[in-house]
Amino acid sequence: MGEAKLYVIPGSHPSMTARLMLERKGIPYKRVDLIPVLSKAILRAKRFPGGTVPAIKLEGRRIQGSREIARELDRIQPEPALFPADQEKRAKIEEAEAWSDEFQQKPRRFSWWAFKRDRSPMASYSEGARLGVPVGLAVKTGGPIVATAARLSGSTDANVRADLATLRSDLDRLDAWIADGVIGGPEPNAADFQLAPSIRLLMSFDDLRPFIEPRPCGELANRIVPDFPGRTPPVFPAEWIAGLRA
Ligand SMILES: N[C@@H](CCC(=O)N[C@@H](CS)C(=O)NCC(=O)O)C(=O)O
Repeated sequence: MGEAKLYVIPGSHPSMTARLMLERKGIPYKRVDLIPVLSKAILRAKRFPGGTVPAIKLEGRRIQGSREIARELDRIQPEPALFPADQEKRAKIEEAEAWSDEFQQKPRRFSWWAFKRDRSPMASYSEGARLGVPVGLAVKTGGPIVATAARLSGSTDANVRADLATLRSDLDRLDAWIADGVIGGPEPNAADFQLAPSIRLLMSFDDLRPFIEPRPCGELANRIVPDFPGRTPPVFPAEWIAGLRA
């Protein structure tokens, strides 16, 4: 069948979800780093049905999407399980996982919004990546890619401002799931792996880290994802993050 091949974008949080789940299962894989936006054409050429990462070729099958990959990994190798056998517990984890898949869009929008203003922090998110071109060059010539990605992800001022305004209640929800034992248990589940990289990407913003890191969800993210690349210096207008401070 050959080794599994995982297609990712450097700094992509759902790509990190897939990497962590493969590592948890102990399934060896080869990682292929793609440049955002250009990734769509590469994935098409590799005969994947959609245009997003993570995408994996596993035992001759092509699977795309971090949630689909979680289920396929449990199917081909049940232990250690990403979902519990108990149906009631599983339903709660699936609910948290589905919510987190939507929540992914916030850090994605924040990143492209920030890179639209200043591309220089982008290089830090590509630490350790093999893009086929020097990272510095990719960033220098990356204006059109950033513009397209920002448009595709809806990184408008209005959206980013609204996303920031509700971030505090999102974090409260995550901490409540931890208190209820849905996530943050001794054996990480699919929702832990779905959520933690999004929290780490949020924490890569100097503006946001102080409001997240001391919380239970910040602790969980650092534990599940000890290494997540990238750092974005202060970028949001003070009034947009006033709700986090309150
Ligand atoms: N919710 C999906 C979405 C994945 C997604 O949107 N990935 C982004 C990177 S974080 C992507 O591939 N974007 C396409 C692009 O940048 O061209 C998942 O978890 O797999």
